[in-house]
Amino acid sequence: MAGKPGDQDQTGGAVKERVHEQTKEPTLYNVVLLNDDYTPMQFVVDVLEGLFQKSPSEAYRVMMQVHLEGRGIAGVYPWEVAETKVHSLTTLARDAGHPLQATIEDA
Ligand code: TYC
Repeated sequence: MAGKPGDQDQTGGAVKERVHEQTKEPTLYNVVLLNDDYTPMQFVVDVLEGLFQKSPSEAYRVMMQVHLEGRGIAGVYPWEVAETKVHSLTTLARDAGHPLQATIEDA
């Protein structure tokens, strides 16, 4: 029955919680891929597909944008996800001997 303290919020009436729903969208950040003269195009495409979940055609498009314009957005994520993506990308690139770099910017 409604009316008894605690009936709606499941706290037994001790503390009134979440009377108003609170939702907060996470702030989003761009992971920006940077061009260099040495990382093979296919490696960049593979990273965009494997780490940033791009389709083969979208991965090729982003890679060519970075190659021609100097930079391009690999993905948009909450801060900690963006940091992890950059860390994984850097580890993959260095392990393969490539200088590929990415940065994080406000979306
Ligand atoms: N410019 C590189 C080449 O000619 C290809 C490349 C594309 C490198 C995108 C980095 O983020 C990059 N092999």
